[in-house]
Amino acid sequence: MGNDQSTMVAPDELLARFDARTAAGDAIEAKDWMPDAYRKHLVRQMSQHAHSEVIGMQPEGNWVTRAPSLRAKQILLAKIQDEGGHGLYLYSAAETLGISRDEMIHQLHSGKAKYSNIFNYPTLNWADIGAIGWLVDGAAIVNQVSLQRTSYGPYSRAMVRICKEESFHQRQGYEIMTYMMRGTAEQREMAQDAMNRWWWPSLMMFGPHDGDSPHSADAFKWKIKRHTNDELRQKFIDKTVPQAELIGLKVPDADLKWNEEKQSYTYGKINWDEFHRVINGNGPCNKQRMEHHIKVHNDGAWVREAATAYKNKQNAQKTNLN
Ligand code: BYC
Repeated sequence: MGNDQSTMVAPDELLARFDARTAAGDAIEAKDWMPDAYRKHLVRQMSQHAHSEVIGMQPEGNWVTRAPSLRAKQILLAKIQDEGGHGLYLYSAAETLGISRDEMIHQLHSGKAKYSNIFNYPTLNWADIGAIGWLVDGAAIVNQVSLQRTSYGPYSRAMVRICKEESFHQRQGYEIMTYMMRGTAEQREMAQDAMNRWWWPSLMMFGPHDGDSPHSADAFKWKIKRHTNDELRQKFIDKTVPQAELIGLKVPDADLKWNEEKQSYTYGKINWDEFHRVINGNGPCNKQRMEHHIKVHNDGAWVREAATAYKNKQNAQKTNLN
């Protein structure tokens, strides 16, 4: 795909112009010429991002019928709907790169496309909903604030809107954790248990350490990424540890220490074997998440068919009138 330019200018010259534009920090738009590798990189990352938003509805959906109050239930429902909305903006933004929604869903169902490691863990108690909002959305915001300045225009604009909603999600999660820490001994234990289970997988959300991140070189060259995986992970840790301490939660890392010189925390070793196991389909809930998505997608086929038939009928009527 390309615009009129591409038929008149030599490929080397197109690439040189593209590199100059990304180096200068220009936004690339859907109709601009772009190298295939840039398009592929974005389709991979944006579809993974969209799938994460949608699959992320499942662990939270598990608690809608068991939310402890009507207020909590309303907030949780609103949050889950937001996540579905984020998935839809991101699928639409990815479609501008020439891939169809059907193809993206097919890639998810066949295992070709990944989604965030974090959504393959179970939500065992109500505090898990607090931990997801606080830690998972908190990690996502750090990553997504940086992506607001990504070089592809439709992706960057989707991020601006998504970040506004994510900050509400992060606060509702922290509020749940705060209330539980002010509650009974059992409630405090539940909150700490959720913290223990979600902390490390949240750190893994930022991806492998910089030296082990195969896509980072291209991502930096084209300004898709503005910060490294480790820079963002560090930012998240530095921001989150004081929040945990403030409400009396212990971060489950014996090696966590404040480094006065660096003005940031040093932290323990991340279990990358676990990360690779989970992103390659063998986490605690991968099978369940995918089976549910496939079932719901198949059950909803008639809705998509009806909507397409209605649209085709309207188009035919317009043609007849012309
Ligand atoms: N999970 O070279 P690297 C939300 C893969 S949802 C799974 O560093 P890159 C929410 C990576 O794909 C928001 N896989 O890759 C929703 C690659 O494998 P492939 C979720 C991961 O792309 C509901 C390989 O590891 N946020 O907020 O330069 C409820 C090497 O990695 C992960 C996003 O999706 C992972 N965590 O950097 C609550 C952010 N990390 O593709 C909340 C958008 C790495 O070669 N994505 N891999 O097979 C990104 O910013 C980047 O893609 C990443 C990875 C930083 C994640």
